[in-house]
Amino acid sequence: MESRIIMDKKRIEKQLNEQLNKEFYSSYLYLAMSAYCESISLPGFAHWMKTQAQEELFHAMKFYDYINERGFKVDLLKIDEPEKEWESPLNIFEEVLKHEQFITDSINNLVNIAEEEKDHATRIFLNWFVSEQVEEEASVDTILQKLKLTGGKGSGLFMIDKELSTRVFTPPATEE
Ligand code: OFO
Repeated sequence: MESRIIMDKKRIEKQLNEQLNKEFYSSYLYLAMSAYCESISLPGFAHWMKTQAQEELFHAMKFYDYINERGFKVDLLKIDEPEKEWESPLNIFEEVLKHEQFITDSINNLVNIAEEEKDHATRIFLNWFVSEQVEEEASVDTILQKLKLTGGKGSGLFMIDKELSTRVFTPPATEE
């Protein structure tokens, strides 16, 4: 159902499609990290990244469904090619945190635009992502701190690898 007081529907549609692309790129990036972790024999890290890639696909599909539900047009933009190699496991998690901070900024910007355009439905839809980003940044930062404490190598690294192998993908609750 479309509200008639939205000021610039095209602007909202464009921003939602750009965010959809960023979520797909996130999935691609984490899958590239997973492949890299496989190649350096860190199966737990690889598993964690693959699970993260699945979660990002879930985020992308939430945007996809919402764009359709609102009667906007889905525009599947080109997905950039991610990096293929990183300096170390610690460096990978530094990059994950940086990427999640970038996504947080992007979501917050989208919230600002929804407010400017008086699109209350989009504003409410985005609440879930605002909370999700707090959790994402916190969980990544916890792993990053552990990696820093252990120096990111030796037996500490293998203990973290074991811990990361236990991550299970459960589609996050979608209620507000
Ligand atoms: Fe990692 O939260 Fe979506 O992108």
